[in-house]
Formats: sequence, structure tokens, C-alpha cells
Amino acid sequence: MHVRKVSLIGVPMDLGGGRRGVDMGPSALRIAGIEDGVRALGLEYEDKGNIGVPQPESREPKHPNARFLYEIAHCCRRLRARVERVLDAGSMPIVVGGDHSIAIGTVAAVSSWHHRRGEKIGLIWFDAHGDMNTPDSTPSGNIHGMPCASVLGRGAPELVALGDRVPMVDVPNAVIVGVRDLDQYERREIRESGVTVFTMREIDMLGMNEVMKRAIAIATDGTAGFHLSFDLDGVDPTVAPGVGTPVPGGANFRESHLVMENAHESGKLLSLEVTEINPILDVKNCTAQVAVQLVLSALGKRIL
Ligand SMILES: [Mn+2]
Repeated sequence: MHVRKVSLIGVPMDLGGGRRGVDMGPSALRIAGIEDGVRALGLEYEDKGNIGVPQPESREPKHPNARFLYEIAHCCRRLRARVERVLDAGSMPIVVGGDHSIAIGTVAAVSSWHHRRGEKIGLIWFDAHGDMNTPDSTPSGNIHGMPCASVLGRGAPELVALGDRVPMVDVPNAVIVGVRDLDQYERREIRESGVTVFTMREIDMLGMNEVMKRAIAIATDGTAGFHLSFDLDGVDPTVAPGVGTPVPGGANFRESHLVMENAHESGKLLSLEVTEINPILDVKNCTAQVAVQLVLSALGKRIL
């Protein structure tokens, strides 16, 4: 896969988490210089602007076990349409959050687009959390803890059926990497689903390079390629402090870049998403700067 052009789509989504601030993520990433960085790699770049998202203060969450379900589903449908138009134009979508619930719209788009061509896609989900809750297992009702389950066909029908294909990704082609914080009933959901998880313990024992080789093998087995959904909270908070839900013991700076470098080298990266940047909790926008460098590694930036 030879990427010549990338298209950025911002999603200032702050309905899926319990803490405000990640709606400023798309601005933070633009301010940190994503456009100049991509152009310096010799790629074409276009900014498709932001998807409109209502402010949480202006709405009632309604569903206690899936807060703002209708609003999130609506935004994800609009995101799906915009991502599909980018794919139609032969460009690589880079979706910038916003909380991680936006992945339901992104994955719906990439899955549906390939489904129409008789292809399926794989998924690599980089995250401190599993994001494998359903409305039945969630302790908080926050949908940003449910998107991975949703794209694998588990959870609220309004989210699960957002693409043309259910599930959007088959469990044997999905991998979660970087996990170190799971909810009590989420563990049961993960075991029942059968999804492959490389926790921080496996990363410690095998090394990130080996983990990514295995993850890419799973995500590309019989697929057109894979979507990489990258939650900045998977990175250690000493490197990326400005995230919605920081958890100690994450991937260090180089391990995080190895995720991206391996994704690029595979030649099978279909689309990329970075989520959960929270400028309110950040230090002089350093987390967005880290995110820009990570995106550039995924697009082929090399040390030498
Ligand atoms: Mn997440």
C-alpha cells in the first residue's frame, strides 16, 4: 500500500467519557504541527475539518448504562460518511479525537467500504484499557469504555450495527495491545469474546517488536489490511500526561513508536485514529506533540 495523500478528520467528541477536555484534542494536534509534519514526508495533506458534536452540558445523558447513546451514534454515523468519502478519494483517513467512542464511526466506515469490495479488515487497538465493556458490564455507563466491544459485535445495537457488516471486524482479526487496567465484568466480556489481548506483561516479556509482529499477523490474516485505533492513554503518562484516563505502567516513548513503525512497515495500514488527548490535563501541549510524532512514524518517518 503506497500512501500518497492523507486526510485529517477531527472529532471533538466529549460525550463518551466522564471527564471533560478531550473535545480540544483535534485543535491541540493541529497546533502541534500535524500538517507541516505530514508535508515534510512528501505526502499530500488535506484537513477535512471537524465533525459537529453537541456539548455534553446541552444534553441529557438519558441511558444510565450507555450515556449519550443517541448523540454518539448520530455523530459516528456522520463520521462514517466522511471517512468513506476520504477512502473513495484514494486518501488515507487520519481521525483525531475526541474520546475513543469515535472509533465506532471510523471502523464502521473502513469495514463497510471494504465489505462492499468483498474484503474484510483487521483491527489493532492500542489502549491502557480494554474498551470491551457493554451496557451490561459497564461500571460507569461511559461509551468510551465500549467501542472495541461494539466493533466486534457486542453491546448496544445502535452502535454494533453502525456499519454495513456485523460485526465490523471478526474477532480472529482483532488484537488489543497495551492493556493494564480492566473493569471487573469487562474481564468476563474479553474472555467470552475470545479477542487476543497483549497486556503490558506480554509487552514486558516478549518486547514490543515481537508483540506487534504477532498483532499484525493476526490483523492481516485474510484481510485487506487493518485499522489502527491508537488511544494516547496506552502510552505511559510520563510521556503523554494529557489524556482522558491516565494509568501508570504504559508503553514508553520508543515502544509507542515501535507500534507505529511496525504498522507502517507492514504495508497494510488502511487507516489511523488517535484519541483521548486532553489538553486540560496536558503540559504545554506536549501530549499532542508526542501524538504528531507518532502519526508521522505511522506514515513512514524514520530515524535514518
Ligand atoms: Mn480507549
